[in-house]
Amino acid sequence: MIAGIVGKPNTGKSTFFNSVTLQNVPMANYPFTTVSPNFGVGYVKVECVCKSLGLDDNPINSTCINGSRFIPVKLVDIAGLVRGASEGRGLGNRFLDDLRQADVLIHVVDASGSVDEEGRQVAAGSHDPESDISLVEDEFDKWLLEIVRKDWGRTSRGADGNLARFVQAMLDRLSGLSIKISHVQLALQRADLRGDKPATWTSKDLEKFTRELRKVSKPSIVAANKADLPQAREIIRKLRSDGRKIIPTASEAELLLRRAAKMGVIEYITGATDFKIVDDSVLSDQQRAALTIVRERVLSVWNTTGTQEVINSSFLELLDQIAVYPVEDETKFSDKKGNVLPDVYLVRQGSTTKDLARLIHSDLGESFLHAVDARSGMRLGADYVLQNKDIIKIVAAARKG
Ligand SMILES: Nc1nc2c(ncn2[C@@H]2O[C@H](COP(=O)(O)OP(=O)(O)OP(=O)(O)O)[C@@H](O)[C@H]2O)c(=O)[nH]1
Ligand SMILES: [Mg+2]
Repeated sequence: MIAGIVGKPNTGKSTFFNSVTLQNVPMANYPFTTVSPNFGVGYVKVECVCKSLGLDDNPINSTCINGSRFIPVKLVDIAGLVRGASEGRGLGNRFLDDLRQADVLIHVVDASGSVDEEGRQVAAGSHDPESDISLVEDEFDKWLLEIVRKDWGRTSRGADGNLARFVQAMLDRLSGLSIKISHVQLALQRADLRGDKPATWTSKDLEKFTRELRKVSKPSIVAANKADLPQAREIIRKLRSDGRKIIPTASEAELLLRRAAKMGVIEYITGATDFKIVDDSVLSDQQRAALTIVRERVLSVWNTTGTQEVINSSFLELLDQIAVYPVEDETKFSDKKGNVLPDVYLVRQGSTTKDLARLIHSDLGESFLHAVDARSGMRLGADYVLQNKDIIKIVAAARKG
């Protein structure tokens, strides 16, 4: 699963990306700083099962800090998008192509209202970012519509009277876009359209279908960024009144805290409500002032910098994933070498023990016999539906030869 970071230019997408991946991609106060996509790894933060079990763990595929497990997830930061991008304006459709593989979109909006529609800096509070949200959605929909509509006559004639054929034609057309059968079926249902009669669709129907397809295949969350600026409070209140999922973020503050923590100047765990200065005497006046501003304008107003909440919501809520811990020795909750709770996997809600086996290794899926719930020692079948925080041993047939 991969999250795409989208938005108009200059809203702080790359700052958000750097703050969660600790990379160093260019950030600047003008539009189109980012041209080609930046790929990186961020972390979903969950309460680790080591805590309730009172175990000292030795994580391998993730990290555990004070009982919080950090599970790696993929992110891509792309170029900013302006109105008309789907027809080639700005950096054109290239940026949209960079979003193909995304399963979820993190929509970074400048909630301080200090960037106009084209990404140029204006006085804070002078631009209403409400329209920015629909701008990005509209451009995405237009781009997707072009793909869906291509050879529509042939697609609809070929599928006439046969729903399965229509769904397959759509999957072929949209291959590489991380769109699945269930997405096409759900989009048909939500748009109230018959997939077995595509020849009867009007152009409005086609638009409706594409919009629903985008919503189900690329769910999105709004990161209301630059929340440290005073103008953001009122704007965020207004954005929230629409019932949309909005998370205030202060990416620049998160970046400052993460970098200071890496240097050992402060103790800070991402997502925390405060930080601790390790040794005040090593701080320059400038560093001290910057940290004070973060505390006053971000942590005491919004509680956290919001970036961790955005990553968690994207992967856990929107993508409906849970954390499952596979082990090889269920009596010790460890792998064969004795590493306690070595790995954790994010799996879709509804996944089974056999799905987990396949995810770990295709061979393990093939040779799967049964599984064991490490907590209770109970034997589980291939169809057991995994629950959040399950600790599972997969039992497989010994390899031949
Ligand atoms: N006050 C404030 N400024 C921020 C925040 N995040 C980013 N900025 C500033 O916003 C400007 C744009 O940041 P970028 O991260 O380059 O924005 P972008 O959306 O990646 O821009 P493009 O790549 O050009 O589309 C920079 O001057 C950042 O310092 C924030 O949380 N608060
Ligand atoms: Mg950028």
